[in-house]
Amino acid sequence: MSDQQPAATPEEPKINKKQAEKEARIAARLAEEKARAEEKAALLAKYSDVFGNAELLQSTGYNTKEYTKVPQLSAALADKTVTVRARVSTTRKKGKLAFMVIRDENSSVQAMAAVDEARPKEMIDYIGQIPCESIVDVEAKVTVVDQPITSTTHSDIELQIQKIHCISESQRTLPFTLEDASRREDEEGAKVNSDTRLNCRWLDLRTPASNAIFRMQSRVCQHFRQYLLDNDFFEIHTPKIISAASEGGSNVFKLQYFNRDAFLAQSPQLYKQMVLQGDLPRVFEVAPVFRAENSNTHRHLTEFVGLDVELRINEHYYEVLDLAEGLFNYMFEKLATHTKELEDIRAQYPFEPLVWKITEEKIKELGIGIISENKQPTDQYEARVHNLESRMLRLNYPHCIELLNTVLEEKLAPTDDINTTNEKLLGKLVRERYGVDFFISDRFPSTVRPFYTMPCKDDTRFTNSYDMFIRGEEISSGAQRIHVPEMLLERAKSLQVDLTPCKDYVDSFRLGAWPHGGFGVGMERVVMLYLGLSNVRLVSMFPRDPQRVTP
Ligand code: AMO
Repeated sequence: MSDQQPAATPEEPKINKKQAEKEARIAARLAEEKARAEEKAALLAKYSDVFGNAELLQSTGYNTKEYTKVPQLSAALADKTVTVRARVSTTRKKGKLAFMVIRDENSSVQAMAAVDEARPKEMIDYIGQIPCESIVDVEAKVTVVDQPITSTTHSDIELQIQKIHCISESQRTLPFTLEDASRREDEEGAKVNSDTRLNCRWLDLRTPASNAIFRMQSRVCQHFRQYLLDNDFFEIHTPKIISAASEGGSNVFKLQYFNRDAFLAQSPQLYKQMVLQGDLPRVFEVAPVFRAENSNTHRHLTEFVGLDVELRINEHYYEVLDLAEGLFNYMFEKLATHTKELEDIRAQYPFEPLVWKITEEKIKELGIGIISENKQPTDQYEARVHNLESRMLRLNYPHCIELLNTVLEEKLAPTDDINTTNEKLLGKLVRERYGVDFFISDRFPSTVRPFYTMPCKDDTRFTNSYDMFIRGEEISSGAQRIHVPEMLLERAKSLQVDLTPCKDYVDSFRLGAWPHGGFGVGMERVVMLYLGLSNVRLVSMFPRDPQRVTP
């Protein structure tokens, strides 16, 4: 093979020259970019202690810094340097200044940074580009401002940022803005629909109202527990995987349990009764309850939290109701003290405070019977008050029917069921006549109560059972229970409930059984109705309904 190259054509040098020039330009640009990047990296490295993305937190330090929470900031800390970890609400660049609003736990504060010897202009750029909702650590001097800041909860102070590090950057595009999700129904502007909010509940929970709702939910459980513990109750934990439907009926989730079928507990009913026969005299449980009801309504969930109570009685189911009244009176009084939460909820979902005590004037005006004065259980009064402290109203079922019949065209019989629409109407009528949003109705017809309910001695068409209502919706139901096995079997038979799978439950009454009663409360219903909210999904953190099992 020859070493000689073929002779070049006249155009080639020109092309080669152009190509070389282009390559040189690209190389120069790349070199420039590289130099800039290096310069930036050097600057970032130099100032890494002052600003930038923090190293991944992997538990290498321990108590090396003292953190101040946003709510703890105050003018009392003026001129002090604090370290705050918070979420970024907004950032804004203005010349050599950067402003941001950071927040945590319902509290927000303005923070600002300025270029000076220790802080280059790149820090201002850095702050300006931090995506909203990111988490930052800010080291700053607390300063008192001359003009009140109206856009933050801390109006009298500002943070002068000395150092800022991003701990966790948010994605820049949010599924919805907190502003849109916080809007009142009647306010102008975009709203976010319930499904979109629930699909990203962790973002929705950051709205002041949602966040406050779940704080209130925690309080409901806290006060429920506290009252019962203070009144000699023991907290129990009963199984949720069970071998037979606890409430009878078909609304039970079946599951494969190794080589046989099992069910998810529809309530702790049978277990709380069995425990009582083991000589724990008063018990309660706070636990999930499962209902395979295909009810797509504002108040039905397929999984909810049951607040269950069961106790011995000496003579009368009124003893259970007295306890329930004491409990609800305590809970409502305590709930009313959480003013910040209530304020945040009201700002988005306005509601009237719950009225649960009938006034002394009304008691007199309507000639309402007062049982604590006459001491004897009696149903001679259509409406009664049992305790002059809590002044909660009890109405017997036939009286509820009478009240409804004052306005219904198609009259109801005393043993007819009160459907959801009429229940709501009843709530309205009770509010008008007695001036209360809470009442207890007792002596329900036996046709609408479960097999374990004790019948009334004087009239077996009725039972020793009761429901409790808030704003015309049921929050609780309960009864004196049948504690005689033969009677239980007979009653179940008449209701065509097969108790063969519940043999253990029936047998638990054969070794000496304490007379007893109790009630079950829907936790979400209490929160929803106390707060006058229109949908149970607002108060269930990750609601389960026939359409939803995620997230
Ligand atoms: P009950 O079936 O009436 O009684 O339930 C008690 C309370 O639980 C709430 N509740 C619900 N909440 C949300 N979604 C649902 N699908 C749902 N179903 C009921 C209501 C209701 O008042 N074992 C008895 C209680 C007892 O007698 O002790 C029982 O479970 O607030």
